[in-house]
Amino acid sequence: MPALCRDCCRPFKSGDDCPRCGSGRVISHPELFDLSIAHMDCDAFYASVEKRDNPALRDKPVIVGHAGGRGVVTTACYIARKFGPRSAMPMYKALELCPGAVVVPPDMAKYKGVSLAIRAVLVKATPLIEPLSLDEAYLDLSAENRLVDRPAAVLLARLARAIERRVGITISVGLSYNKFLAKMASDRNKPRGFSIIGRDEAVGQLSVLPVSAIWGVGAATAARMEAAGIVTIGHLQQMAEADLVARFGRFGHHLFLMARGEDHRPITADRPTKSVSNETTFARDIRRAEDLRAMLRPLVDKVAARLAKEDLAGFTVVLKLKTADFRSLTRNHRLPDPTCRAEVIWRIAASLLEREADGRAFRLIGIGVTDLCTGGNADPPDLFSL
Ligand code: TTP
Ligand code: MG
Repeated sequence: MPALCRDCCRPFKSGDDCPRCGSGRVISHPELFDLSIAHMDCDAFYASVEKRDNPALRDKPVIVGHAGGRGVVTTACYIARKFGPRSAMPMYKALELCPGAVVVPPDMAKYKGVSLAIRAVLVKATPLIEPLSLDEAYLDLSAENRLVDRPAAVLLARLARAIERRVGITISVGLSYNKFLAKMASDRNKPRGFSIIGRDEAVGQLSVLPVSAIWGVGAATAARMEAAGIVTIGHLQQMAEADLVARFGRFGHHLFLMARGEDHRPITADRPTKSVSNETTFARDIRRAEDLRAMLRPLVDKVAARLAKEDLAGFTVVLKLKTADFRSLTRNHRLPDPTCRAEVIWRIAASLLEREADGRAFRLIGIGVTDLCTGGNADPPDLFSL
C-alpha cells in the first residue's frame, strides 16, 4: 500500500517504518497519492503559540483566556484538555477541573502574526488557499493548481514539517477529495495528525456518524431530524432525494449530497482587498462645510494609516455622504498616480466635499481609496520638485 514518511517526507511502497530514516511516523492508504483537497488546522492554536514563546510552559497544562470574573476559555492545550477544560467554558469551571493550569491572557496581535507566518509557508505550495480563521485553511493541491510537482500528500507532510520548524507550532492535516471530508479528516487524530478519507471508504465511514457531523447541521436541525427517526448519516443515505427535499426544502438537496460524501464547493482563494475606507454617522445632522471638514479629516488619516500598514495604495479617492433624508451619494476622483499619503487623499477629499457642502443637512460622511495596487508604486516624486 502506498506510504509516506512524515518525518523525512519521502514516499515508499509499503511498510510500517520508513526504509530511509527509520521513523515510525508513517501514513499509508490505498489512495494516498490520488487525493488533493486538504484542510489544515493548528493544534490548540493560541496555547501552542504561548508554549512556543515560553518554554517553561511546555509540559504544563495551559489555558488561554482571561482569568477571573466572567472570563471564558479561548483554548486549552492538550495537556489541560485531559482534565476537561474546553474552548468557551467559563474559566472558573475550567480551573475547577484543572486547578494546576497556568492561565495566559490572549494576545491577538501575536496570533495574527503567527497566522501570517503560516501563510507564508503555505503559499509555497499553492495559490489556492482559503482561510477559515486564523488557524485553519483549505488548500487545493491538485496537479493543475499546485506550484510544486509532487503528490498532495508529500506537499502536506512537507508543509507540516516546515511549519513546525519555521513557525514553531504543530498542525493537523486532513486529505480527501472535497472540503467536507478534508475538514472531517483533519479533526480525526489531533494533535500532529494526518488523516485521509478516500473515495472508496467515504460512504461507509459516513454511514455510522451522527447527522450532526454534516457541515451545516447544527443542534436544532439535528434534534428535528432525530425526532423524525433520522439519527445517523446512514439513515440519510437510505432516503430518496425527493423525500429529503420535501422535508427540508433546499437544504434537503445539500443533505442528500453530503450524506454520500459529495461536496462540490470549490476552494476559493481569499480575495485581495478591493478598497480601504472609513465612515462615520453623526450624532446630529451637520450642514456647515467646516464642520463636515472637521469630521472628514480623521477618517482620511485612518484610511492612510491602513493603506500604509497593508502596503497598499490606490488611484481613486471616493467621498461618501448620506443626507438627512437617507439619500446616499458618492463622488470620485481618479489620480494619475496611486497614492497612500494622507495629504494627497485629504486634498482630493476636501475639494470633493467643497462641491457638496451647500447647506444641505448630512447624517454620514465617509472616505475611501479604491483601484488598489501595492504601496511600492505609490506617489512617485513630482518631476518639478526634484
Ligand atoms: P480551534 O481550531 O477551534 O481550536 P484550537 O486550535 O485551540 O484546538 P484544536 O487543536 O482542537 O484545533 O480554534 C482556534 C483558536 O481560536 C483557538 O486556539 C482559540 C480561538 N477560539 C476562541 O477564541 N473561542 C472558541 O470558542 C474557539 C473554539 C476557538
Ligand atoms: Mg485549531
